[in-house]
Amino acid sequence: MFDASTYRSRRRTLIDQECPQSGVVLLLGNQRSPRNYPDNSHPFRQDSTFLYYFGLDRPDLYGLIDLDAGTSTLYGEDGSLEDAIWSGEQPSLRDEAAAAGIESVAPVSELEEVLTTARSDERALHFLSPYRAEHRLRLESLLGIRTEQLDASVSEPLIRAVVRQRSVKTEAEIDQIETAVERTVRLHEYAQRYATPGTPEREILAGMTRLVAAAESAFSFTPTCSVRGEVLHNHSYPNTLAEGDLLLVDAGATSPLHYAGDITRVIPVGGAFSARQRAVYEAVLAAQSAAIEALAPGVPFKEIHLLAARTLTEHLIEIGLMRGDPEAAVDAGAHALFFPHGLGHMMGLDVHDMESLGENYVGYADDQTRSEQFGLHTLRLARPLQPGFVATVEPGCYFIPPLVERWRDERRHASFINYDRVEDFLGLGGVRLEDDVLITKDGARVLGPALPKSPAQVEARAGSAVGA
Ligand SMILES: [Mn+2]
Repeated sequence: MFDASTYRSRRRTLIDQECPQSGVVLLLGNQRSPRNYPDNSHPFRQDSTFLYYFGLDRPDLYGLIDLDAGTSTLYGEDGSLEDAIWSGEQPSLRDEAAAAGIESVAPVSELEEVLTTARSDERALHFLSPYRAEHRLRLESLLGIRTEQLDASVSEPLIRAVVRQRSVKTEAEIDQIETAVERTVRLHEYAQRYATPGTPEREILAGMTRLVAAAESAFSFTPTCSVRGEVLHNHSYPNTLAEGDLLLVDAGATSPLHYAGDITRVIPVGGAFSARQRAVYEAVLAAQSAAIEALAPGVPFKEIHLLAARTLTEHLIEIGLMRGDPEAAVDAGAHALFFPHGLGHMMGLDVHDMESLGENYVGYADDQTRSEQFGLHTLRLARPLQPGFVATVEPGCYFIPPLVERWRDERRHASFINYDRVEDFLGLGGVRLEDDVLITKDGARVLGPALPKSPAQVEARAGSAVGA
């Protein structure tokens, strides 16, 4: 945990500056989530907003912040003797609460009474979007709001307040994120060094899993580790690496306090890019470099996304995959055949930070509307950047057979796309390069230790632990 004053001041800021409303804020901690029966649960992950304000990393807790009285109360139960026998002794809730600077602790039955009174006094009840079914049921019973009405009853002022506060990372949070990114770099170094012809994808995944477990860390999301890198969220690992494949690894580890890292690298299996692979790789690298170079406070991330798209397009024109004016091609959305996703997202306690609160609240300013154009519609972060934001920068270039087939049949953007040449590249898979950046007062800083990225560096590193 951070020290008690951190959590106290976060709650104080919410009360005094960020949420100038009246009423009560109810934050739900997570429960254990069963896999196949109640005693066999998924590894516990606390709710990120609960962690942010209340710090306690155990199940079945509720935090209540009274915006008028300025007080915070933690609701939960001490472990029973039975719990101590099966799961070991736990510190008392009161001691844990003190470590998070929480002045009062009470059993959950009292929360029900407090909320009943608040409702009969017609006080405003602020809660966030529930993303687990258990939360919907708890909110229904605690607040008397039917589950189907919950989404319409979430507190927009609270969402906006939490987003404002969590978006700007403090020094201590940046330290955590640096640790997460450093652990993430170790995973990628492993993959780079052990990716050799004949190695199953699962063996690379297993090596990364060992590193995560040994560091008492966790993956911040389900890793992609695949020679089918054109499948954007590929969560299967059935293939064996072969000479000439491109292995795409998108993986991240968490810090001790659950902050995320998220990096993507591509490895030429066998240690040498083909001419086509190298050309595509260099196109993505150029797009990422241009994007990172342009990051600065006040610049809308949407502009950075479009800059990356134009840079990629210029290279794809050189390769012969596209033609015409790069700017016009990007305006029309033609590049999205190759780059159908957004350039990046905020990162913090969640790898897609605060996404459960609503992507547009997190990533878009009030005067920005989300584009409906294919590709641009998935841009999660568009708003002007501020010092203290942490985000990913992850352009990619993919050859996705069903997408190519559909567009070619429709002759979509045929003036910008050379479909005959695209045919030659089908089977190449996908290239994405992703790093995590902190926006500073005058620019941006890539977080974590250096990780091979230039074509020469990744060729030299590929399979180097095993030898030629
Ligand atoms: Mn990412």
